Amino acid sequence: MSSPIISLASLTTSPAPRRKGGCAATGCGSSTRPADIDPAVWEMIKDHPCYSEEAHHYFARMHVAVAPACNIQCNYCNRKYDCSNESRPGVVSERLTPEEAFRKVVAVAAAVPELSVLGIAGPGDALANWKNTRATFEAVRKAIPDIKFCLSTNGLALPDHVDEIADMAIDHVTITINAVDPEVGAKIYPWIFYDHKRRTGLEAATILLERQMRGLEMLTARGILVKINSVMIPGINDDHLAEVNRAVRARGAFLHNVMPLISDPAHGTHFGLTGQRGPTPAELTALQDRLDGGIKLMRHCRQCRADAIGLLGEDRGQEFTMEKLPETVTYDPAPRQAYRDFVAAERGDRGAARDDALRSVEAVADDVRLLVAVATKGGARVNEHFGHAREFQVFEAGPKGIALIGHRKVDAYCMGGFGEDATLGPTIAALDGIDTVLCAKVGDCPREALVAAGITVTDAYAYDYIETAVGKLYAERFGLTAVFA
Ligand code: CLF
Ligand code: SF4
Repeated sequence: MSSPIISLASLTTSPAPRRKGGCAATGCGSSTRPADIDPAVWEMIKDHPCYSEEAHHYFARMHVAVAPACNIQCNYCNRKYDCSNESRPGVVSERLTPEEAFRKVVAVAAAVPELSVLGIAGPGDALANWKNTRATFEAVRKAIPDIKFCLSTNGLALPDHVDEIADMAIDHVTITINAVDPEVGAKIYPWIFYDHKRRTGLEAATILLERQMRGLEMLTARGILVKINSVMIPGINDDHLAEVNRAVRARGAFLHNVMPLISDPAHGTHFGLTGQRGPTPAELTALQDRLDGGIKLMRHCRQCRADAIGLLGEDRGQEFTMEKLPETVTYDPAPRQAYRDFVAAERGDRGAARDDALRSVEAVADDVRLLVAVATKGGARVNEHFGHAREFQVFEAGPKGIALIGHRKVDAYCMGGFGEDATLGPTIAALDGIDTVLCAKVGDCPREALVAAGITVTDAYAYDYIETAVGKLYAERFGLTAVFA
């Protein structure tokens, strides 16, 4: 398998201009470190696509499905499907042995220079399959020492493994915590298997929640960054998640990711079969807005599969099935290092451009906000054709700044070179509430359909940085002079 270095040309049409002077000109990328994040923490998250929204424009994760078993039952899970902790329901293509997983990781690292993180996130629980999880990480560490390790767990077995997790330099752990009150937890977890016994009801929830909190405290005491995932279940824990947010913040969690319940009856889960609904996008956003101001929120999660590969908005898993892997792969670290160097320079340049964009929107005196959907294939640029987009990243611009607040998934309009009109209706519905769509190119037919639905679409900012494009659009819309060098 070849090892292509991703080129700037794949993200832009022309080389990005380099700014002169200051840190940005050195390409160290430190200008992109948020002021409220400690430099040591920034070093841990700056290449992690889940722990840093900024990094998700550049870096990829891969999951290996070496953890099939689980030690609890969640009412939103059917064992035939991926773990809902970290994946949307859908069968994992292949369950892997640690040896197979190792082969796959080396092959992906050789072919995808954006790869920075190896995660184990199901399809069951990473710690309920500790032997597999450990063997996989140990093998990969020897071959690719710079890759970050990440695991996801329901937390039941966590206190038993924290020392080994720390010894193995696994410095990113996700715990799914849906409740801190056992009365609420008992409505989500019908049973756990603990200390050689199946336990149910309040007893099960009490043990699980206590072990989740203890595991969280033990991890943060060792300097491991912990992300909390919570599944928002309307009528069961939606009003309770503010309390969860406070409890995990008090114990040193780094990030809180509130994800919507997925409860399709076709998945055969308890919630799916009993008619428990998931939240609407508006309900999820409203809850996230209410939680803002507590622990930092993750708003760019894609609820990816337990065998996902690629940038968060894409899944290249089917390119790397076991049957497609070569028997032997020679791993060369140079392309990944070259890509990181490229990103460091690009980030410095983008940081300066973003400062200009923020000055533009902050110049608006009134609290006028604009929701903008962006077609991007990475690199934090407007660089995807409307017809190729399978998702749009949603940015909110207002006097307080420009922020990514979510994404909208769609079916690609352009299939094999032709527009598929049947996708336009659902795409327009998915873009509900959006003022303007930014993309690299758009045809007359979708443009007219969007305009008829009250949505502007433009390719006038093609290949700009996203914040630059959104800042210009905002300034122009409200009759201001953009502050762009
Ligand atoms: Fe994987 Fe999870 Fe690590 Fe990321 S995913 S184990 S922290 S490397 Fe990321 Fe996927 Fe959301 Fe998870 S987008 S589901 S938060
Ligand atoms: Fe399913 Fe994950 Fe819950 Fe286990 S922890 S029951 S695999 S969602």
